[in-house]
Amino acid sequence: MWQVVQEVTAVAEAELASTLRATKDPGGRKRRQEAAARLRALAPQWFDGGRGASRRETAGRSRPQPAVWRALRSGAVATAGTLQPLNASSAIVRAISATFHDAIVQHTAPSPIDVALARVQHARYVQALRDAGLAVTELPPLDAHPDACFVEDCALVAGDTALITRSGAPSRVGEADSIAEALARTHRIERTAAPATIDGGDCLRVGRTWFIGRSARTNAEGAQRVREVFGPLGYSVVEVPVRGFLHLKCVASRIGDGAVLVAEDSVDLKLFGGLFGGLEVVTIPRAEAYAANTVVVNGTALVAANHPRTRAALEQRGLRVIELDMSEFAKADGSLTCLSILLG
Ligand code: CIR
Repeated sequence: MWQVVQEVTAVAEAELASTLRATKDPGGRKRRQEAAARLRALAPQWFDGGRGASRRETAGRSRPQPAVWRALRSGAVATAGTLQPLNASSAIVRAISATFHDAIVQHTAPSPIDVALARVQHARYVQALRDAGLAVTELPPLDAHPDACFVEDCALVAGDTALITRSGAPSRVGEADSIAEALARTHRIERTAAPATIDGGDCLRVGRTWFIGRSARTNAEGAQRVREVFGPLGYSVVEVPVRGFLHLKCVASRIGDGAVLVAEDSVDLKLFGGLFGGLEVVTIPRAEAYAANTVVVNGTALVAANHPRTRAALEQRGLRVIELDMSEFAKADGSLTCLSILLG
């Protein structure tokens, strides 16, 4: 039953958001029938179960297997997904550069970046990491690099290995050395050489898979470098085309060991393992896309403020949510995960 619930959840949330709405609405027989029809097309193996839905519900079509039907009826699909925890013990962050107002921006924001406010927001972010149980190391600012607070872009970490990246943004290439120095105390360091470019914001690790956004910042050689370093350690690499936004993690982040949060209509969800690939894919409305980037660690989710649907989806999965005002980072195309590297 549990396996079925997880599979139904993956399908419903990746492809059948309306299935969820239908199953939560006890009076919604017609909508439930429509959702079941789509589910039947996607997963015929779950049907022809003999018992399950009433004749009126199935209207002459094959019936869902009893366990599938119970999962749909009970609303378990809406509340399943007890997430496998993502634990860490420490984090690296970097103080805001005095030059942060010159950070790279894709689109000019309605108002300039307020560096003082960014510092206040950053301090709250650091405090939230501490509240989540992490020991935080704060590196000194790099004023020659306005974007240097976005430390995530500088390194990919898995186990005791850290791959130091080479940013696809020329002004950011010099940020990585001091991150390498900090990580070298605890990790085996690998490097990235030209022509490869990688931004950590494109690199989403879920379990033993690295999803690598192929964006303007991360090229084919960069993805290949991730394969070279992490392949022998048992990780596979899936490349994800990124169009219309900066990094893959602008629209997707990890919320459990086998679960991702993804903004609707942003990337091809099938790349996250196909319908039954084992990953739970939780979609949030496009209007809340900014909140798809969330830091989940030790049972706590740091979420951009004022995204109620995202907050609810995470709370429903048992996470404690801390909302943070990210206005100044958003102006610089940054969000929650960008500001830290989580370790151990
Ligand atoms: C940049 O364009 O590189 C910065 N302004 C934003 C980087 C955000 N980093 C991230 O999403 N990992």
